[in-house]
Amino acid sequence: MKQETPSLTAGGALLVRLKTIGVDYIFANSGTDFPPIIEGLAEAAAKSVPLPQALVMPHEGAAMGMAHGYYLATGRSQVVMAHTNVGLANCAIGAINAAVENIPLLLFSGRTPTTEQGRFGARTVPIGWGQEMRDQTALVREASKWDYELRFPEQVGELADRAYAIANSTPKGPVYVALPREVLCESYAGPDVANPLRMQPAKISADRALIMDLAQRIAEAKFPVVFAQHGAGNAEAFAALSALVNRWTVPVCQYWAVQLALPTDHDMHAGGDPAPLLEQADLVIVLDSLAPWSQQAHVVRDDATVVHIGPDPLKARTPIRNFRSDISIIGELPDAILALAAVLNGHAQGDVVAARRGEIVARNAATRQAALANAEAGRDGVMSADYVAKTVSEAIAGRNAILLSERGCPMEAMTLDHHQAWYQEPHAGGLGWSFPAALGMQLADRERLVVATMGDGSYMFANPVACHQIAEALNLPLLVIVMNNNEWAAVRHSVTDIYPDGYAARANQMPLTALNPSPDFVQVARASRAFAAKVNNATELDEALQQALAHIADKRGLALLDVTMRN
Ligand SMILES: Cc1ncc(C[n+]2csc(CCOP(=O)(O)OP(=O)(O)O)c2C)c(N)n1
Ligand SMILES: [Mg+2]
Repeated sequence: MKQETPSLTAGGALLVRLKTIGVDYIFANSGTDFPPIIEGLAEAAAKSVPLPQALVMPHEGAAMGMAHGYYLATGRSQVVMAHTNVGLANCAIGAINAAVENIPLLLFSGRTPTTEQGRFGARTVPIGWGQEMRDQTALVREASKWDYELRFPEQVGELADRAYAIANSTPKGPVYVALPREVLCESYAGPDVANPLRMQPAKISADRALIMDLAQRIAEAKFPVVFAQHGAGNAEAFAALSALVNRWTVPVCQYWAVQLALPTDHDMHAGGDPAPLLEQADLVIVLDSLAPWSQQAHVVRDDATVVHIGPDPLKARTPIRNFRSDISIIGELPDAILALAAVLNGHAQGDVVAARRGEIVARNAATRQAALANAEAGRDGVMSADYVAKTVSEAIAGRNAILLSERGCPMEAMTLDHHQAWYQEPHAGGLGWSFPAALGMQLADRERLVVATMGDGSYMFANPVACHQIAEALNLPLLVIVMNNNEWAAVRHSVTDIYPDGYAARANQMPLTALNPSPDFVQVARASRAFAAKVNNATELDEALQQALAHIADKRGLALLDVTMRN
């Protein structure tokens, strides 16, 4: 039955259009710029017009993190709507994180009314003046792939299409649109908002000749290696990469990975240290990696060929980034991996491949064993991150879980085997990411086990009271593990790295790194009626994990463990 398009305000029409283009959720933090949006929601509900579900987000950081996590879980772009400049300012870290990770989310915020009187929607309260800016978009422009400020009501439908198509084009990224209140209040008289999408995203696939050249080089290389920081892109490409590197004996280094590219117990999983691989490699294949190794610490052989593959292989939005790239292949990563695998299947193998296998498999196995042995070290005493990681990994084995780590559980001590098994915070490092991202992933599938592991600092950056409110309101049964060392250890380590024998390293208490006294995070979680427990000793961790998992299974509510860690 053809849906009759009701007469709507521009605000209402925008919401209908977002549903038409496939947006499931609007993560919204509203304000005085929102009357036309809220009126549009109520009007659509009264007229039974389908809209995306609008969710109340008590903090904009949570809204951005949830849209980010939902995209990682589903591959579907979502919308964040914030209040004018102030709400947008709270979105800025999320936009920076999304931009660096090529997450195509649609960010909207209201614009304080331009007019002071005489027009419907004009300023009514002092903040109408207080929130006026010369360039509101400047707050997120550098993180936005494209931006625009709505001028006329009839634009909203086409504008939504364009925002979506640009965000989802190669290389993907967040876009921003400012929405002035008066314009949203006017009636909509543009193209039918039920029409199909009028602008499709432009996708770039890897150049065939370059892929064939690369396949030839892999077949002939003495010691090819892969560096991967953003996984393989999807389940099919993950499986294809596993098979490809196994067949061709290509070790994979996941230095500073943000996503798993290869199972941790795969014969070609080489751990996170680039040094021994770069010493030998004559062919270095970099899969979508911003900084695949450290320019300061690691050296690529002069006679090696370096190939970068990804949606933005030269990382054009990064002003300085001088990793060598002898061959640059632009394209969506999963397509490139699948194309490469298909071409390589037609190549015969020389003796060189079999000849290097024994040494590589043995070295990888030793690296893996060392990581697991290291994780055992905490068993009797105060817990290390590796110990917690290994214990969590055992507790969730076989559950097809998603685990996030933000100064949380490192990959190496875990057994991870699917493309969504493990995520780390974005390379932009805007902390407070993992709790809301995990909420977004859980929203995508409430039956899936989602585990958010994070440092005590990261937990506080996430606005935990807001995140717990969301978890309770939306019935999102996450497992949250706070790895609590009462400090910002990363900051302390950055000091001792640069000044190993300095005053700060020798001080009893290093300045600007302690988080003492530590809040009782159990009480924070319980404020939203979650299951919460403190774990002080290594011997208690497994039992606590079982209780938390049982709570999630039985009560379908959030469980939090506040785990006391070694500094
Ligand atoms: C929004 C933001 N502010 C500050 C920082 C700088 N920073 C990087 S790591 C870190 C400490 C993180 O603390 P925690 O989560 O407790 O992990 P730990 O370092 O203790 O393992 C800080 C403050 C950041 N990355 N992001
Ligand atoms: Mg800490």
